[in-house]
Amino acid sequence: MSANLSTLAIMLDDAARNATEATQLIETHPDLTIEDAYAIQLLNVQRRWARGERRVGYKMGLTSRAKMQQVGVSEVIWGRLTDAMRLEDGGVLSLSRYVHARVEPEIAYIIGKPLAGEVSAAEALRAVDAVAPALEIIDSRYKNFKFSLPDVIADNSSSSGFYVGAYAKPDTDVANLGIVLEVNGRPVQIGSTAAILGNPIRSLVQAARLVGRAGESLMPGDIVLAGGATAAHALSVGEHIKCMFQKLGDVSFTVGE
Ligand code: OOG
Ligand code: MG
Repeated sequence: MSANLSTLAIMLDDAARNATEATQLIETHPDLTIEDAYAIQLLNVQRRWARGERRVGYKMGLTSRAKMQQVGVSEVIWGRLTDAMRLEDGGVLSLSRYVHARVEPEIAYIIGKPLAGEVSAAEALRAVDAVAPALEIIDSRYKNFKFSLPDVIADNSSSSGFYVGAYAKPDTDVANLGIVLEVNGRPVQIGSTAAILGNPIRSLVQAARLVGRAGESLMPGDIVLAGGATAAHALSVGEHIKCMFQKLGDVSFTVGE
């Protein structure tokens, strides 16, 4: 199976690099386990590191009911972020670099002290240097954005890009902040950070646990995306996306060719 895992990782990495659709792994590998899927994810991301991309943190996924319902998978998942995925707040997103990109509002934690394993919310908070409003660009490489749990994990949990807005102090209360996601000035998603596991800090607790289980740690300087607070919006060329976060400010970008 291990030779096979790297074949699958190469296939997914190529799909991401070339912005081409992939077939769901479970169609040909119905017995693929969650463990296999995380092994494929690591092999997949190792190919990015080999090309010179640097690790910059982690993303949590499916931490809100809105997200679970939208994709029909209801387990918390995680993926790895690299510097090449970071996008500039206020800039132009090149849509042709993606298969079928979507955007979703998130909260980002910037880590100040190493954190891994079983930790309380208070311990997790003590490891935080700053919090920030964020937008994630997700781009499942699978046809029609359809996947099973092992499929999405192997595909680095749909990671493809992220924007981080202005940093706020680590003790800023982000438990229940209003969010409005606007497209060309019209609200398309309205929600609250409380949709993220009741309080986004719980997502950081889960990140420490799950990343720790994989033998890794959240490290100083890492960015951790807590997961989408609302359903994601499918992007089209010409859209101006602006997301307003109560207390934290706005994050925006324009969708180009
Ligand atoms: C899976 C990734 C989920 C989130 O924030 O919930 C995710 C997907 O929806 O493609 O990033
Ligand atoms: Mg997300």
